[in-house]
Amino acid sequence: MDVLDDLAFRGYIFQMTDEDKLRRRLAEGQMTLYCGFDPTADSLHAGSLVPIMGLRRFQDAGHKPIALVGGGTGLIGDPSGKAEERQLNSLEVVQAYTESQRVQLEKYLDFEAVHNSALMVSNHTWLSELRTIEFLRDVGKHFSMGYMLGKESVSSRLSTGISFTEFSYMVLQAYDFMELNREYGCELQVGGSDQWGNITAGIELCRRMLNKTVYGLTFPLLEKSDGTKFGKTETGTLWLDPEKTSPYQFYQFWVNAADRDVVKFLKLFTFLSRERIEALEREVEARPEKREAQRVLAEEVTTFIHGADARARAVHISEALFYGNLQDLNEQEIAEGFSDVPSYALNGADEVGLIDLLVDARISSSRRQAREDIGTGAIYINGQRCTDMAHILEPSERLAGKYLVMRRGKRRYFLVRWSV
Ligand code: 383
Repeated sequence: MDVLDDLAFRGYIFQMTDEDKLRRRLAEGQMTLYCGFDPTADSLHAGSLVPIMGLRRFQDAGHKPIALVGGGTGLIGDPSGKAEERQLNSLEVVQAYTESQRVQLEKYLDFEAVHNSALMVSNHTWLSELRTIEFLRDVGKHFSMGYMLGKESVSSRLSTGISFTEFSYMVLQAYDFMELNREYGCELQVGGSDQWGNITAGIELCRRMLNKTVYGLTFPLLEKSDGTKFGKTETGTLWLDPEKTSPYQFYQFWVNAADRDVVKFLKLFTFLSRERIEALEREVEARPEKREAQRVLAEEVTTFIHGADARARAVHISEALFYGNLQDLNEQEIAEGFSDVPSYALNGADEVGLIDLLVDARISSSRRQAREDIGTGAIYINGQRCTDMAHILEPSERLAGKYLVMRRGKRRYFLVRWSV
């Protein structure tokens, strides 16, 4: 299938410049395209998934993707979509973030492909070489104040304030497009819809300075069906770094997708065929309680981002939790499965009474509450309900020799860890 038709089916297209011309150009043969990522944190997050997978889809269709890390622009700060001036990060911080994002991006594109291997660049390479006077004369002359003030990223900030630093950002991103066109023949820039202004500025600069026709395409910014922001979990951002969001938490995010979102997510976040997605869509309608589509979604995205081993672990942890078979989990899986629940460390004491533990670990608010919790059957030890007030926790109950998974009520988990 034609790459633009496939992207349209998957909900990847928000806006593009000259669709007919772009379509014809894509059909003529391999095209080089790029997307930029500014290193504003030590990890990419769920919001970067559509752009990353977008690049990958173009690559799978035979085109050549460039992932640009904004080692230079990250020192300035893109005002697009931001209500306030950004805090500047130090050079060292931006360098460290640039490195970690580079390592992440490397996993998602094919750098070994024979005809269309991916490229990774940092715009620090050329932006840090620019000389102010030359830049203002050669590049600045092509940007009128009216044009720049007309951009949403600037106009929306005029009343609240924008520094010359952030105001200039679009010119740097425009310069990148020109640089990538000169250096690698890059003809298309993609990005989220917040990037439209910067992308079109680059197209304009390529036309004026190089007399070249280049293209832009933006992806929609995602919203969930309940109107809440996409990519947030109870504990915050859904990061791609497994140290910040464990593969199990990552898997859970997708498994919990609403029926109204799951088909949209299958299209956007998996490489499954149209037929397979349509079959899963029928499943959602016929047997929503099975949550088959959610399971497939979670497995596919987790495998793409974290690999098959991490996916297998996430599935195993989820099943053990669902069926209450916590004994099946090994040490790593327990730590991963309960990384985001309150934990309590116990030293020395080989045996401890249940009531003491409930109070000390702040699972119950008082001894009276602890007795009530046990009495009403609200307390679970390693998935098994315990109604014995006098229960003494013994070493043999510990999972992987050092953990107790405590639960109060339906879903409040606590991890008790013995340090030896
Ligand atoms: C820098 C230099 C370029 C081209 C692009 C850039 C980065 C761009 C930007 N992008 C966002 C970011 O880095 O700020 N100015 O946080 C986000 N992107 C992508 C996508 C998105 C955008 O990384 O919409 C979400 O992820 O474009 O907000 O020459």
